[in-house]
Amino acid sequence: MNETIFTHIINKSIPADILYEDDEVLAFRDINPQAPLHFLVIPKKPIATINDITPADYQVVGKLSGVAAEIVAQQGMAEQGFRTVMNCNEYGGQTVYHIHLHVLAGKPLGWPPYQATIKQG
Ligand code: DGP
Repeated sequence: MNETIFTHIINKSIPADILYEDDEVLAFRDINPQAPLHFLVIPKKPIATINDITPADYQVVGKLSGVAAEIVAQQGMAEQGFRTVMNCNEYGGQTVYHIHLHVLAGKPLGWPPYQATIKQG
């Protein structure tokens, strides 16, 4: 099994500020917020990266976006706009290998993303 820190958040063995939960999906505030509202939406199924998504996962992966939009709307930040991001592997900046949709809202967000320096080779 692909166990990560998010496994412990799902199991409630470590605490998190949970915004939404059902049988398939959990949403909780990011521990290192990059915007006034920054939370993560994850499937309870431990899928390591976007590369590991199979057709059987398409329903729950789509649900992550729907739950994200519902929470932003509840927080009154939908009309101004927001961003969702799912990082993948080293170049994408992924650090926790259980897929998660970042949701950032409450301030104007720059684009394109900053240039990170990653050691190659
Ligand atoms: P990424 O770099 O895309 O893999 O993002 C991982 C995010 O997970 C990062 O923004 C910080 C967040 N995170 C890591 N550990 C914890 C934790 O224990 N609790 C919470 N709430 N967030 C965490």
